[in-house]
Order: sequence, then structure tokens, then C-alpha cells
Amino acid sequence: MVSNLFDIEEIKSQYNFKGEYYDFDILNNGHINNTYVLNFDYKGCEKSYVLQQINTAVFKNPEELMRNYVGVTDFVRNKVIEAGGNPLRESVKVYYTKDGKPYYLDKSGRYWRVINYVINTVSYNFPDNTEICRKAGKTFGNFQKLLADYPAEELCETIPNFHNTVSRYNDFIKAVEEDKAGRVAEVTKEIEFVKARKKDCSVLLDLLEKGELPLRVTHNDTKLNNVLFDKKTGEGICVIDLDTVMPGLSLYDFGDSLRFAGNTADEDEKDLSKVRFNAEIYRSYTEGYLSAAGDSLTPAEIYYLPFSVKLMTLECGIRFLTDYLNGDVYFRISRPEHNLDRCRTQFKLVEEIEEKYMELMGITQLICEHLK
Ligand code: GN1
Ligand code: MG
Repeated sequence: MVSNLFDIEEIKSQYNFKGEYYDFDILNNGHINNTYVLNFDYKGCEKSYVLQQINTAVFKNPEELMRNYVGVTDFVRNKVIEAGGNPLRESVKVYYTKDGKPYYLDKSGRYWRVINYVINTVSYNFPDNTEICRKAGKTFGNFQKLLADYPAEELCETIPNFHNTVSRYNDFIKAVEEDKAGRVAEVTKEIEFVKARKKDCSVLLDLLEKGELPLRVTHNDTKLNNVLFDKKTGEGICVIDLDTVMPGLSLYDFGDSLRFAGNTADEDEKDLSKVRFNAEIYRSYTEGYLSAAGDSLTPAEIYYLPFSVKLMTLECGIRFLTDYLNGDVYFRISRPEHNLDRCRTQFKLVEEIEEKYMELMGITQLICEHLK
């Protein structure tokens, strides 16, 4: 069968899949890559693989990206094995093509990769309860620790300046000046919102430059739906979506997680009265995160935890707004004002975080005292 999404016969001819292919599901949780689950019948049992088309407009060097990806997944798998875990459930595995490559470049120039499908897991777009967040915090905290001795010099920057908020701000200013899609006039309020917070954009980068925050190997895309939870035990078992594992700040990962999980509504909710920042989610995520990663963090990294949530939320809002101004060329959208709606939820959250700032500082301090 040839779907207009991918040619299964061509893909099948490249890989040693086990069993007879029968159908596929679309897994489009993310805004960037196209992801499918390929289902096979293997001796009467279902055997599935994940097929992803790498978005080369976003990841301009897919071959370097796959070098990172294999390096990181092999490293994590070895750590899981050392710890006596189950590598096929607790880590991502890249399948190689018949000619020994970790990706397949098809005739039309599209890059594909195949990875393991972890059965009996669930992921959440929305935290049903604070326990899920505590577990997500623990899982990302562990992941952070796991990568602590990864040789950072071996990693390429798959997207240069990915969480460089100053560079994101400059891209935004450029988009305003160019006004490619003729949308500037309708978003003056949002533009002013960003300009009023220009100073925030450089805070963490200045600390990094002064040597007050350490450069680490980080995930950089720590949305809740990038953790797989075991359906039976409910524990977070595997971190996925490893395209942006690069040198970065631990605060990027922490802040981005809470940007997403701390929101009481969806990232693209139109009704802003539903968008609040949930301090209880902050508390449980931070408890989980610090219980796993706390002893490897510096006091400065801990002090800036609440600030990082504000900054990563502001940065994400800036990115959505920039893309809206540029005519929606980066994030996948499914309605005309999708990026604008996303930007507005992020800015509403920034306001909420600003209001609750002292409360979040207090929660963090209390957690640290308990953990001592
Ligand atoms: C993108 O594809 P997804 O949804 O995992 C983006 C993240 C943003 C996120 C916002 C490579 O991630 O940086 O935070 O959308 N990934 C990339 O939802 O740009
Ligand atoms: Mg992602």
C-alpha cells in the first residue's frame, strides 16, 4: 500500500522488520516531525515500530543530527543496562537500514528513521494530577543526571542557538521589521509585551558567560508528552524526542517542562480565562525533579528555577509570535491563527508566573529544606 504520507513498500525494502506489515497509526503530538507507528503481525503477535520523517526545514543537517541521536541513545541504553533496567522499555533504540545507516534517505530527498515502539506505555498532553508531574519531574531529573558525563564535545548543535533567548528576541525584532505576512498591525499588544521584557532574555546567558551557571548536556524539549509512563506501574520510564539533545542549561529543561505542565489549559487554548499557572503542579514537579537531580545541581541553578519557568514560557511565546509574523513557516499549524493563539497562552502564563513569583520562590526553598 502506498499512502501519500510514506511509501511502505520502499520503507520495508530498507529495513529488516519482523513480521507482516498490516497498517499504521499517525502520532502527531509534536509540531515538527511527522511520526507514524507501523504495525506488523509477527507470529500472531503485534509488533510495532516508530517511523519518523525528520523535518529538514527545522533540522538542516539530518545526518549530523542522527550522529547525535545514535550517540545519545546508545549512551542512555548502556546506562540502563548497567543499572539492571530493561533497555527496550527504558531507552530509545535506533534501527539501522539494511545498508547499515541510522536513517533512510528516500528518492525524493526525505529523511526517515525507525525507532522502537515501547508497548504498554502512555504519555500525557495534559497532567491529570500532580502525581504525574512529580513522576515526570523525577524522570527528567534522572535523565539530566544520566547525561551528566556525556562527552559534550561530541554533540553538534542540531539547531544553533535553540534556547538562546537573546537570539530569539533578535529574530523576533527582525520579523517585526520585515512584517513578511503583513500581520504586525494586528499584534501590537503582543509586540509591546515582548519588548517590555527584553531585559529578561539575557539573564541566564549572562550568568553562563560569567561562569555562574554550568554548561551541561540537556534535552531541550522537555514537554510532558516526551515522557513515556508505564501503564501498569504508572512510573515514568523513558524520555523520548531526542533531536535537540545538545549542550545547554539545566534550567532550560526545567523551565520548559513547567511552561507546558504548569498550564491549566492547552498550549493553544483560545479562551485565555482558562489559562492559569498551577503552583501545585510546580510544587510536585519540582519535588520530583529535585529528588532525582538536586544533589548534582549548583545553588545558582536551584535559585533560578522559578525564573527559568518564566523565561522559557516567554521564549516559547516569542517563537510562536515570530512564526506568526513570518507567515507560519516553522511550527505545524491546523488553523490560520494557531501560532497567535499559542503565543497568547504563553504570554498569559508569563503574567501568571510573574504574579506568583514569590510563591514559587517560597515553594522551591521549602522543598530544598525538606531534601537536606
Ligand atoms: C516543538 O515538536 P514538539 O512539539 O516536540 C519545538 C519546541 C517547542 C514546542 C512547543 C525542535 O516541539 O521547541 O517548545 O514545539 N521543537 C522544536 O510546543 O522546535
Ligand atoms: Mg519535540
